[in-house]
Amino acid sequence: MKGYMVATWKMALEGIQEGMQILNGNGNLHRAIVEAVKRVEDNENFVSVGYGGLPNREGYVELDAAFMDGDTLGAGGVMAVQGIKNPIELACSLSRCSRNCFLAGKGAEEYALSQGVEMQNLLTPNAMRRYESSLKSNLKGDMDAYDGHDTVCVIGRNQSGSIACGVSTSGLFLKHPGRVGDSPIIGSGFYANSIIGSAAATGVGEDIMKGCLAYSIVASMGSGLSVQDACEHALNYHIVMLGKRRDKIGSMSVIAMDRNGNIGAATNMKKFPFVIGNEDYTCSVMVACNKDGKMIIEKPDEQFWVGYKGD
Ligand code: SD4
Repeated sequence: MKGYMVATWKMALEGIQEGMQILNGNGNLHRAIVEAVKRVEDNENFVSVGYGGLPNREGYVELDAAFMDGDTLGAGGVMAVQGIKNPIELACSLSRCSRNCFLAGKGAEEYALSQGVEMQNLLTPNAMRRYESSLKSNLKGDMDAYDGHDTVCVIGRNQSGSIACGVSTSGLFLKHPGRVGDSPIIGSGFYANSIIGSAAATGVGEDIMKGCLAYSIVASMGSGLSVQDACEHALNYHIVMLGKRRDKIGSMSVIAMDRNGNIGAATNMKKFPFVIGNEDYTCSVMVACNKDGKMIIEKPDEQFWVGYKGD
């Protein structure tokens, strides 16, 4: 598999189509990634990112986002922020700063206001309903994937070989206010180095963070593994390492791209859909299937989507 963009989950399809149009017109790589992520942030039907995202335990939508430029290694992000319409835009602009690149909570929100960033009430009626019914059913905050969380991660590469990535999420449903997942943590949820490649992760942040998963995939590519082998090696090593120390490991899925545009993916879930912006500028949804520890990447048929509940 080879292409110019790769992204987590089927929800990224329209965004990747838009990003690929930008790249096809020789547009800016960062803009292509930011616009792709914004498509997901702005769509209230995608319940785990941006507008309409999953509320925390006090009923507020609190977001994490980050961006990394693989040419400069500039990275930036915002954590546990409320009311920012497109946190990915702010993360991308922070990645160009040399200090104060990662901002959290109130400080990040004040910075956003000072930069004239668009603010919005992100709690939609549907998100509110979801929150209220969780109170009735007494749900706890330690649920698994599809119980309520997903991150949109987008990796892109232009024709000159520059690579960058962006991620955005509302994190775990009913998380503690101020909780930060892996997504805006450099090396855990995302990493990009144009000389080697880029990787990003989605799943239970507390478990992903225990091994700096994204960095370890890029480091494995750097030491000579193919992008697919690097994804599988890093994820399997991480799972074995965690498995020795705890009974339950949360869901974890990764995507990656090497410097030549080859794409890899791996998961500890049964099925993990992801989107590719192909070499011919078409876009396809693919699925990584974990069959007893063996990774199979295939194109899903119609039947696959019957009963599929995730974004
Ligand atoms: C987090 N990793 O906040 C994110 C959520 C996610 O699939 O990606 N879920 O922990």
